[in-house]
Amino acid sequence: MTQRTLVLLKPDAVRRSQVGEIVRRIEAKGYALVALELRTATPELLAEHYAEHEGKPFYQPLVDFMLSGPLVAIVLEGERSIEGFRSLAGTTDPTGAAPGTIRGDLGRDWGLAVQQNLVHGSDSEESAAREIGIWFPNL
Ligand code: RTP
Ligand code: MG
Repeated sequence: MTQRTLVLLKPDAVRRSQVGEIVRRIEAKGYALVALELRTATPELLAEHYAEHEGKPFYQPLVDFMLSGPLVAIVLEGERSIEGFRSLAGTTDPTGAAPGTIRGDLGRDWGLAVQQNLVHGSDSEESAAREIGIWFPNL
Protein backbone atom coordinates (compact mmCIF):
# COMPACT_ATOMS: atom_id res chain seq x y z
CA MET A 1 0.00 0.00 0.00
CA THR A 2 1.74 3.16 -1.22
CA GLN A 3 1.23 6.04 1.19
CA ARG A 4 2.25 9.66 1.45
CA THR A 5 3.22 11.13 4.80
CA LEU A 6 4.08 14.60 6.07
CA VAL A 7 7.46 14.91 7.73
CA LEU A 8 8.84 18.01 9.42
CA LEU A 9 12.52 18.45 10.24
CA LYS A 10 12.00 20.70 13.24
CA PRO A 11 13.99 23.89 13.95
CA ASP A 12 16.49 21.98 16.12
CA ALA A 13 17.37 19.75 13.15
CA VAL A 14 18.06 22.81 10.98
CA ARG A 15 19.97 24.63 13.76
CA ARG A 16 22.13 21.59 14.41
CA SER A 17 22.84 21.01 10.69
CA GLN A 18 21.24 17.55 10.70
CA VAL A 19 19.01 18.09 7.64
CA GLY A 20 21.33 16.23 5.26
CA GLU A 21 21.79 13.34 7.69
CA ILE A 22 18.04 12.93 8.20
CA VAL A 23 17.21 13.20 4.49
CA ARG A 24 19.96 10.65 3.83
CA ARG A 25 18.26 8.20 6.19
CA ILE A 26 14.89 8.79 4.52
CA GLU A 27 16.35 8.17 1.06
CA ALA A 28 18.36 5.18 2.24
CA LYS A 29 15.14 3.58 3.48
CA GLY A 30 13.83 3.92 -0.08
CA TYR A 31 11.21 6.61 0.24
CA ALA A 32 10.68 9.10 -2.56
CA LEU A 33 10.72 12.84 -1.91
CA VAL A 34 7.52 14.29 -3.36
CA ALA A 35 8.01 17.77 -1.87
CA LEU A 36 10.74 19.38 0.22
CA GLU A 37 10.87 23.01 1.31
CA LEU A 38 12.69 25.15 3.85
CA ARG A 39 9.87 27.04 5.54
CA THR A 40 9.19 29.24 8.51
CA ALA A 41 6.03 28.22 10.34
CA THR A 42 3.36 30.70 11.40
CA PRO A 43 1.11 30.62 14.48
CA GLU A 44 -1.87 29.96 12.18
CA LEU A 45 -0.20 26.99 10.48
CA LEU A 46 0.84 25.49 13.82
CA ALA A 47 -2.60 25.98 15.38
CA GLU A 48 -3.97 23.78 12.61
CA HIS A 49 -1.11 21.31 12.62
CA TYR A 50 -1.16 20.80 16.40
CA ALA A 51 -4.93 21.21 16.94
CA GLU A 52 -5.09 17.83 18.75
CA HIS A 53 -2.64 19.09 21.40
CA GLU A 54 -4.35 22.42 22.14
CA GLY A 55 -4.88 22.86 25.87
CA LYS A 56 -2.12 20.43 26.87
CA PRO A 57 0.65 21.81 29.13
CA PHE A 58 3.30 21.34 26.44
CA TYR A 59 1.28 23.06 23.69
CA GLN A 60 2.60 26.64 23.99
CA PRO A 61 6.27 25.64 24.52
CA LEU A 62 5.92 23.34 21.51
CA VAL A 63 4.47 26.11 19.32
CA ASP A 64 7.13 28.60 20.49
CA PHE A 65 9.83 26.07 19.68
CA MET A 66 8.39 25.39 16.23
CA LEU A 67 8.46 29.16 15.58
CA SER A 68 12.06 29.51 16.76
CA GLY A 69 13.64 29.11 13.32
CA PRO A 70 13.22 27.63 9.88
CA LEU A 71 12.12 24.03 9.47
CA VAL A 72 12.03 21.65 6.52
CA ALA A 73 8.63 20.39 5.39
CA ILE A 74 8.67 17.17 3.38
CA VAL A 75 6.15 14.89 1.74
CA LEU A 76 7.42 11.33 1.40
CA GLU A 77 5.98 8.52 -0.65
CA GLY A 78 6.53 4.82 -0.31
CA GLU A 79 5.12 1.50 0.74
CA ARG A 80 3.64 1.88 4.26
CA SER A 81 5.63 5.09 4.66
CA ILE A 82 3.52 6.40 7.58
CA GLU A 83 4.46 3.55 9.90
CA GLY A 84 7.89 3.26 8.28
CA PHE A 85 8.92 6.84 8.91
CA ARG A 86 7.71 6.76 12.52
CA SER A 87 9.80 3.66 13.00
CA LEU A 88 12.85 5.47 11.51
CA ALA A 89 12.14 8.43 13.84
CA GLY A 90 11.98 6.45 17.07
CA THR A 91 9.92 7.15 20.16
CA THR A 92 8.94 10.72 21.09
CA ASP A 93 11.48 11.20 23.89
CA PRO A 94 15.02 11.08 22.42
CA THR A 95 16.50 9.88 25.71
CA GLY A 96 14.70 6.56 25.43
CA ALA A 97 14.56 6.28 21.64
CA ALA A 98 16.31 3.17 20.31
CA PRO A 99 19.79 3.46 18.83
CA GLY A 100 19.53 3.31 15.06
CA THR A 101 16.59 5.71 15.00
CA ILE A 102 16.83 9.41 14.12
CA ARG A 103 15.87 10.49 17.63
CA GLY A 104 17.93 7.75 19.25
CA ASP A 105 21.10 8.52 17.30
CA LEU A 106 20.91 12.29 16.83
CA GLY A 107 18.76 13.48 19.74
CA ARG A 108 19.57 13.83 23.36
CA ASP A 109 18.09 15.43 26.45
CA TRP A 110 19.06 19.07 26.16
CA GLY A 111 17.63 19.80 29.59
CA LEU A 112 14.51 21.11 27.90
CA ALA A 113 11.23 19.40 27.19
CA VAL A 114 10.95 16.51 24.75
CA GLN A 115 9.77 18.97 22.11
CA GLN A 116 13.28 19.17 20.66
CA ASN A 117 13.13 15.77 19.07
CA LEU A 118 14.22 16.66 15.53
CA VAL A 119 11.34 15.33 13.46
CA HIS A 120 7.60 15.01 13.09
CA GLY A 121 5.83 12.30 11.12
CA SER A 122 2.10 11.90 10.53
CA ASP A 123 0.63 9.12 12.67
CA SER A 124 -2.21 7.80 10.45
CA GLU A 125 -3.59 8.04 6.92
CA GLU A 126 -6.14 10.55 8.15
CA SER A 127 -3.46 12.72 9.82
CA ALA A 128 -1.24 12.47 6.74
CA ALA A 129 -3.99 13.72 4.42
CA ARG A 130 -4.88 16.51 6.84
CA GLU A 131 -1.26 17.60 7.44
CA ILE A 132 -0.23 17.45 3.75
CA GLY A 133 -3.23 19.72 3.08
CA ILE A 134 -1.99 22.19 5.70
CA TRP A 135 1.65 22.39 4.57
CA PHE A 136 1.28 21.72 0.84
CA PRO A 137 -2.24 22.78 -0.18
CA ASN A 138 -1.35 22.61 -3.87
CA LEU A 139 -0.19 19.01 -3.80
P1 RTP B 1 5.37 14.07 16.27
O1 RTP B 1 3.90 14.38 16.31
O2 RTP B 1 6.25 15.32 16.36
O3 RTP B 1 5.78 13.16 15.16
O4 RTP B 1 5.76 13.29 17.59
P2 RTP B 1 4.95 12.18 18.35
O5 RTP B 1 3.77 11.74 17.57
O6 RTP B 1 5.98 11.19 18.78
O7 RTP B 1 4.47 12.98 19.62
P3 RTP B 1 3.06 13.67 19.96
O8 RTP B 1 2.50 13.00 21.15
O9 RTP B 1 2.23 13.81 18.73
O10 RTP B 1 3.55 15.12 20.42
C1 RTP B 1 3.86 16.07 19.47
C2 RTP B 1 5.13 16.76 19.86
O11 RTP B 1 4.91 17.50 21.07
C3 RTP B 1 6.09 17.50 21.84
N1 RTP B 1 5.77 16.93 23.15
N2 RTP B 1 6.18 17.47 24.25
N3 RTP B 1 5.40 16.14 27.55
C4 RTP B 1 5.95 16.96 26.67
O12 RTP B 1 6.62 17.92 27.00
C5 RTP B 1 5.70 16.69 25.25
N4 RTP B 1 5.00 15.69 24.75
C6 RTP B 1 5.05 15.84 23.41
C7 RTP B 1 7.13 16.69 21.08
O13 RTP B 1 7.87 17.58 20.25
C8 RTP B 1 6.27 15.82 20.21
O14 RTP B 1 7.01 15.39 19.08
MG1 MG C 1 2.28 13.16 16.80
